[in-house]
Amino acid sequence: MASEKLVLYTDPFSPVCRTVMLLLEAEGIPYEQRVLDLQKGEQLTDSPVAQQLAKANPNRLMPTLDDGGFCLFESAAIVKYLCNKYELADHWYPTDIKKRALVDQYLSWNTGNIRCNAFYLKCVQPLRTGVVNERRLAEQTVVLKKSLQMIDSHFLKDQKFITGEEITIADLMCLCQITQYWISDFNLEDHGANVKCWVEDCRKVLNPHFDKVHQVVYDCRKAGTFKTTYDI
Ligand SMILES: N[C@@H](CCC(=O)N[C@@H](CS)C(=O)NCC(=O)O)C(=O)O
Repeated sequence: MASEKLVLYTDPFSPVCRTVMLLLEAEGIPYEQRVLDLQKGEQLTDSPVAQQLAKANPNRLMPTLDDGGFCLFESAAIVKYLCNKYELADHWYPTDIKKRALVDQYLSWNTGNIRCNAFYLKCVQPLRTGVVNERRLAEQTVVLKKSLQMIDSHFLKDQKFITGEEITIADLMCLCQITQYWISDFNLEDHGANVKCWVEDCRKVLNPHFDKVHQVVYDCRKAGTFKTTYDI
């Protein structure tokens, strides 16, 4: 039977999962977390939760939301749905069409730019396969560097947040991509002065929820599993 409480299939190890979790936590929206450990590949198993995820999202990717039987995947679609469903404060996803278009612009730009494969190729794939694809890693490191410059010198030029003076879902999305590198003991934000200030501003606005959602990141960093650096 469909559950009435929101269910989120998630692993806070994932930046796109953290994006959704940050909005839910910041807004105090009750939800049940069904965690599948990405590092152990639990999403691909036959466990009951993995089977539920597969039913809700045949791609078996997280985050995936189940709202009383209405299933939704893709983090950007999920955060927009939450803003609309709960009529969240306008700053998250403004109703003004130009402000909203700038948020949408960022969300489209995010994937394939700052959300590139550098972290995956440097940290996750070698753990799974024992091999580093140096050619692809070099390519993706260039994408990472260019994307960081774009955030620093365009999105955050002359304004406090990614699309203006107030925090939006675009900031949540971008922030969680930057903090992904903390897992590998690398502070990406140290390579862009505006990005560094903005990370601190976001952290202040979002705490205590920021730290709660990032506990897995802090734990991974402390464990030193992915200790590495990036040539940017
Ligand atoms: N575009 C999707 C990406 C979802 C995605 O790739 N999630 C990853 C974690 S970051 C995942 O679930 N991977 C599982 C796997 O590769 O088996 C979104 O923004 O939600």
